[in-house]
Amino acid sequence: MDMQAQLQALNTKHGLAAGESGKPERPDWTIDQGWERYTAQEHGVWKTLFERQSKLLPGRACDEFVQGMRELPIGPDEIPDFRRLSEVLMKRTGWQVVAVPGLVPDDVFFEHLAHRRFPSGHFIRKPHELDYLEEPDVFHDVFGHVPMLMNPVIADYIQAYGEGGLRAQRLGRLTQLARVYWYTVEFGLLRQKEGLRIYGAGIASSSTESVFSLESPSPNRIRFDLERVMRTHYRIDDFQESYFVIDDLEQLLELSRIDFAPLYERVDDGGPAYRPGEVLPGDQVIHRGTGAYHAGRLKGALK
Ligand code: HBI
Ligand code: FE
Repeated sequence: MDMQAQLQALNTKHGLAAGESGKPERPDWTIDQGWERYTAQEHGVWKTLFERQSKLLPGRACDEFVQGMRELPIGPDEIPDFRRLSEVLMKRTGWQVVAVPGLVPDDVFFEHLAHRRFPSGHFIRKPHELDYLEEPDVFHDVFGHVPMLMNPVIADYIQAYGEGGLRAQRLGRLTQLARVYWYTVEFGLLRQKEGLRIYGAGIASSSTESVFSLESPSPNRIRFDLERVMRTHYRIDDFQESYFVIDDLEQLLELSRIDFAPLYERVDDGGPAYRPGEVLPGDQVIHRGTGAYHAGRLKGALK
């Protein structure tokens, strides 16, 4: 879905008529989290998801994720209160968590990140759709993203992405930059001494993908290369066909210092673009995927 279609779906879901979409209550799209209004059932969904992921992540999530989680007021019993998360985050890395109704327009999203505010969906998925997400909810955003925001390197990197996003929009190069975000912040793997570990929020918040990304023989695992990633389409509706692996988080900090403008010129929309499952001669392949998982499925949407 493109952003317009996603916003449309969002409005339908929240019972707004088409056309009201451009009228958020506040111009920055933030809302009150309304923590007091969560029902016992909603806290229960959080608990189910939290306990499932807490069993899976030891030995799979990277040390920084585990460390961040440990120091945050996040536990199984209730959906976290953004005010309390922000207090702890603010002291550590200067970030805050702000509530939004779901997906927000790109420029609004980047503006928040550039100011070290992480927009988090305030709602939680329904008990019958635990593994299905049309747009980011509080479990994906808080459980998946916030622990990494306790890390100073990731904190700076995501702010730089916000600033870079605003510039990329002006240059009309958002597609390439969004791929970098996707294959790092959302679906990134990190090489640790003990082996590959998860740092991407899209993986860390998904029970099936946290196993698939590391243990399935199907996907490729390839060392991260910036230009290569900028040319690589991604799947938005299924597991990734390729994961890109960084050696340490410092590698991301280097990325945030790069001036992307000349890169956009080289990697422009006329240059080669790669299918998500493609392996290239220049790739440093850590694991060559069998492709078995996706071979058995209909090809869905690519970005
Ligand atoms: N809005 N709430 C929210 N969360 C996101 O991750 C998000 C968004 N709007 C736009 C967006 N992501 C992406 O399309 C950009 O990163 C390109
Ligand atoms: Fe996300």
